[in-house]
Amino acid sequence: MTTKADISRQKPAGLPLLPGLPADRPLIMGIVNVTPDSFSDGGDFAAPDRAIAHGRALLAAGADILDIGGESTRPGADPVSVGEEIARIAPVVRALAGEGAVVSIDTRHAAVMRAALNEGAAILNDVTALTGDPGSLALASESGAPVVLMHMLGDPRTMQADPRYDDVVRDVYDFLARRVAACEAAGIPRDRLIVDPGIGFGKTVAHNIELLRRLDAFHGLGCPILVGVSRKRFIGSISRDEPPKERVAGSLAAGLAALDRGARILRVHDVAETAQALAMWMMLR
Ligand code: HH2
Repeated sequence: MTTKADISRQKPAGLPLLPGLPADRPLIMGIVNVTPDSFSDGGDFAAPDRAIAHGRALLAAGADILDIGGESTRPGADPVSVGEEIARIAPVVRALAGEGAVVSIDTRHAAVMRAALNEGAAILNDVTALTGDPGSLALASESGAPVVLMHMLGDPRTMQADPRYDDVVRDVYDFLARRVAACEAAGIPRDRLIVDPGIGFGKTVAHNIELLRRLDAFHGLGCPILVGVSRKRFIGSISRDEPPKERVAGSLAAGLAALDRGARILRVHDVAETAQALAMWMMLR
């Protein structure tokens, strides 16, 4: 088990090799959900041409990376077939990567990772930290791509039922430490790994707040930290129960707090607003 001393303040890890991306400032990962049912923009970009246009708009607004997903992992979401997921993401990855965008694929399925890599994706983003599919660890290792390892308790259908931890920061930290070790054992060096506490994935409002307050503990893992707070329910819960698209201000506040604690990548829907906030944060640092 990890002791408090192990997870005490450590220097933020540098970004891994992400060709063509600046290494001297935090990065903005813009979300492209090619889904009918995502929690905040489900259906807005389900058609490939709309998703591609949205990706271009996010790049123009300042996104460094486009995170393309074809399956919602919102609480209660039903899984989609791998064939359907590939049909959703493939034309969008092909078009945007073909135009030079740095694309990450948001999936928990090895076949979808493989298809996306073949279409030009450069980063793997897995909400199961490569535990969701028996083929994903080997595939990630062979691919040479950077991997985002995210913590989730249970699976999307049940994760918000009654999440419990002894100490949420320590439990999430220990899970990520085990996944980093499993990746290293499978031949993925630590400098290709990015860690993410998985805000909203099997966590109460109090758990999410605690993870963000103590985010700097995760520097002990020796990997850059990615945080996804954008439009998530806990923002409405601590405010006035605003619907997802009215949670932009809270998303920015939480994102900036994450940057203060050393987060290197923010995964967001509202790229233009985040880019403006990031520019100001950089000037005032
Ligand atoms: N959050 C969502 C999906 N993927 N990946 C990482 N690494 N971190 C996150 O916090 C994260 C993620 C959920 O957001 P969204 O994609 O907008 O919703 P949905 O899963 O409903 O498509």
